[in-house]
Amino acid sequence: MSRLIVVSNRVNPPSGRGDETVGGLAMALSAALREYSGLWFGWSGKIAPEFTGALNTQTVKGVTVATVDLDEADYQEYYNGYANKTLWPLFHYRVDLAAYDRSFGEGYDRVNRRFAETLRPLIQPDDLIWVHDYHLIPLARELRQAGVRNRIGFFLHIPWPAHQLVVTLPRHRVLVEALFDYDLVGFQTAEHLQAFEGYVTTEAGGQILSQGRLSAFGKTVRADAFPIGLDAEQFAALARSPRAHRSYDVMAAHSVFRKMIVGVDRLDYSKGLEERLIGVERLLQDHPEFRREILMLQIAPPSRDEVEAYQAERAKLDALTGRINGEFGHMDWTPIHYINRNYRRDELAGIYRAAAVGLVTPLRDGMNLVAKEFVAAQDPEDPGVLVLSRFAGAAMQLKDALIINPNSPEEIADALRRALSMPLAERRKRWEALNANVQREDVTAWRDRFVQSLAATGPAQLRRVANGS
Ligand code: ADQ
Repeated sequence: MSRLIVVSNRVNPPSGRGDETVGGLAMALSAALREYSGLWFGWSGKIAPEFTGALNTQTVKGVTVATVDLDEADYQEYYNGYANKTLWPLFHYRVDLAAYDRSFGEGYDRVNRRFAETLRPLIQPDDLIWVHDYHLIPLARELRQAGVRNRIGFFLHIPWPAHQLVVTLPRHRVLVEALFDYDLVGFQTAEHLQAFEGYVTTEAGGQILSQGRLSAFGKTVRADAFPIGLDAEQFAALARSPRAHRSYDVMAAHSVFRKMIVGVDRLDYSKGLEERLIGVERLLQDHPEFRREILMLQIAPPSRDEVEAYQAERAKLDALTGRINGEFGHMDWTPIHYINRNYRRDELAGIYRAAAVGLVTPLRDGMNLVAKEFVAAQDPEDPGVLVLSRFAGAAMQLKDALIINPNSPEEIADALRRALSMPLAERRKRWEALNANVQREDVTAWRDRFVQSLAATGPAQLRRVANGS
């Protein structure tokens, strides 16, 4: 009987019912782990004086979680270094911010080797192994070298960039070759898949075979697009919960006689926050009739604040909100309400529901779940309008949003004007189409399709514990 092993950099299963701090992805993976048995392996988030490989194992609500501590050099070189200063900016088309330091690459390989060595004894012959995200691209290679023959799948949560960008990475071939040690590689969108195929055919001299298989480096791998979804039904239910009602009421009272525009993002340069605020400024400049009529609520909790580029981004946003509020504000109105804190998911759901417009303008984004959360949280009788960047993976599915180029303040301002004036009938029609997609292509559908595709790459069939077959 096959079990499922999930490996990700951080491991965060829900602590129990009513845990509103954990996102839909963690919920869906935990549900899969309960259903298929197995375990979730990754970094504990702790730093030890030296790496020992000692496993901390516990069972949280039926999910076995096994974590290891890393040492300070691992943290600096692998996590802050190669993952967050090299791969993240490069894969989000920010070559200007990508740092190439030899120690980062060494730390990255070392931590992947350490993960493989620690995980190896826990693996049983039939287990399916599902590895998540850019932190762990070489993990299958390290597991293969340690003799693991199980089916191993990889899912990339962030974009795969055009091959002209990939080649700016020193030792890019080694990184791409490592993906060929998986049985299945999943991307968020067909566009990311095509970019990967572009690298394989033009740089690696590989070939596209039938049934989604690619060959290069003397190996073959199956690659496909698996757009991630939301725990959509639960999220819609959260939007009707007492806490959501409370945050809805607070926001409605705060924006009385005004329309609220909402943005919710980790504070990250890929999310297009500056460009978004400049778009709002353009609306206020060019369309004075909207002054005092709108309120932009931007929620942006800081992340990765040890990395200089994130500190610089935060400083720019502080200055920009100050400038716009200073220029357009009145004693009883400030156009931009800018907050650096986290909210519970039910509170967020209420905030989305209170907004007339969801403004989601990343410059690059693998998917962007905020766009889907905004849709799921709306009141079907009086839904808000989603304005969405064409560079978010979500734009491939959410075609009934107002799709914009986030680099253009004019396009943002025009879309806001259109959204704020949109008649109810059009809002409902667009929302119904968006919501049908968000509900249908949810996180469970995504997870099951990936796990089944991975199981289908080999002979053994994954059998569910739940139905005892
Ligand atoms: P992220 O870049 O983190 O994820 P996103 O998909 O938007 O981006 O998810 C962010 C999550 O954090 C959402 O669930 C959102 O509600 C939550 N969040 C943001 N601000 C919050 C706040 N102030 N309080 C509470 N919660 C907050 C990466 C990729 C994405 C991809 C996901 C999943 O970069 O492109 O969609 O993984 O694959």
